Amino acid sequence: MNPTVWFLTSNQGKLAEATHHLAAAGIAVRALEVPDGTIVEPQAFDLETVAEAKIRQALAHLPHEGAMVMVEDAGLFVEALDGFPGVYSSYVHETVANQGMLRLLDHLQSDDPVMAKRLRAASFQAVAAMWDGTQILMGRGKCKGSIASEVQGDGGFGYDPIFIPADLDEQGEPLPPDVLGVVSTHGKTFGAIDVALKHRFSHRRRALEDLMRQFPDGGLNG
Ligand code: ITT
Repeated sequence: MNPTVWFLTSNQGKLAEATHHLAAAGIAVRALEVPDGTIVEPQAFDLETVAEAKIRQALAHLPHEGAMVMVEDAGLFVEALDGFPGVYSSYVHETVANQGMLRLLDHLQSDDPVMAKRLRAASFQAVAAMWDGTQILMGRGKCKGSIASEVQGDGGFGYDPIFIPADLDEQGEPLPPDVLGVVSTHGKTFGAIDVALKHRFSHRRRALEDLMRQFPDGGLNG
């Protein structure tokens, strides 16, 4: 039987993506349901601290003894804003949303598309934390890119419609804005491409792959 990981998240988009990524490793993902207001997200300066605090709280809600539980915390980090909204990404999205983020960056425009991408450089970052039955393991992932000048596409979730990922080289590494890579959205945002293409770039996929590498045999035993 495939191993099951219980994922604590209120975000259906994250759940769908994690289910897709871990299926490739033969791992089933199920949503860990807890009563509203049970998990308190701490005010912290980094994603690791938030993820660890959430997983420690999740341990009180294990569906059965020995269950593996995962949380994953992500954020959008804009270079010109010294990494803001970062750990405050949820709050900023709930309050000013994508249009508000674009307004914050209004002054960073250029007619030259390469310069525009440089000025509006940003990254998605994710930390996936898993309780494997005895300890907490952590994986990290990053996706470099830039903030679009307008909302583009209505797919994905969260900041997807304003984030353009950097092209990737043959090794899957991000390239500078003026270099065309073998994997490219050709200037489209995550909100304007299909989810299979997003996965090629995804901070979430990278964090989950990094997490899987933390297991001594490179995967989970059933
Ligand atoms: P949980 O904490 O319940 O898992 P959340 O939506 O609060 O769900 P995060 O704290 O990880 O998730 O995400 C912070 C914000 O960043 C939130 O507004 C997300 O929608 C957004 N976000 C995270 N990953 C994203 C992605 O891959 N694409 C677009 N936006 C993303």
